[in-house]
Amino acid sequence: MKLYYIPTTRAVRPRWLLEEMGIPYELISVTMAMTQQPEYRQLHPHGKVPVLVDNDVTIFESAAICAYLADKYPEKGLAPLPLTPARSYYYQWLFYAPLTLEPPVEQFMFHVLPNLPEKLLPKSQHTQVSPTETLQWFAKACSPLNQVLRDNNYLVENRFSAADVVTGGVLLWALKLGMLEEDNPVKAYIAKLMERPAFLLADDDLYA
Ligand SMILES: N[C@@H](CCC(=O)N[C@@H](CS)C(=O)NCC(=O)O)C(=O)O
Repeated sequence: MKLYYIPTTRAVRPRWLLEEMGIPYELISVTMAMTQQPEYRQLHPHGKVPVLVDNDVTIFESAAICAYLADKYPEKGLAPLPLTPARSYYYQWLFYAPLTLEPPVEQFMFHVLPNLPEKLLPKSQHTQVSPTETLQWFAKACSPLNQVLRDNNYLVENRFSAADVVTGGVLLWALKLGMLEEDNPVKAYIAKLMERPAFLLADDDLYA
């Protein structure tokens, strides 16, 4: 199994899950320049990471890769059984993270923070966005998570699952960008997730 990877990106999410499961995998470290090459476009149409190649399966999108891996190894217990109520909530959070929680984080990174390298976002595509409004949007997206995490350590039935990896991956990014200043259950949750041995193995701490 091969995982195409750039440190500090969304590729940390499937790497973290692989480490949680203790599954052997080959980490293929690529650079942004390499992902723009035609050969890499055969793997990912937009030249992004992560990509997972597992025999005849070549799959992109970090949350989808995590869902695929959790289902492939049911004995690892990182996805609730299909057609159970827990599975419904698992889907809910697995989709909530990239679709609802991540957009304000992405906006903060690309349109609030100044001086992004030209290769990440050309100046012509930079729009001026209010930091306060973006943080309010993020706080709103965090509010259902705070509600669940006030009484639970994990999102689904209080058991660690791939939904925590994907959500944790988004929150990690928010934390590194300085978006999680207020003490609340979400902040405590990401701090706890970051203590997990598998997370520490997966996350090359190049943010500082
Ligand atoms: N929704 C996709 C986003 C993938 C994505 O944008 N990856 C970024 C890193 S976080 C990337 O590869 N950027 C390189 C580039 O745009 O050239 C996912 O979750 O996998």
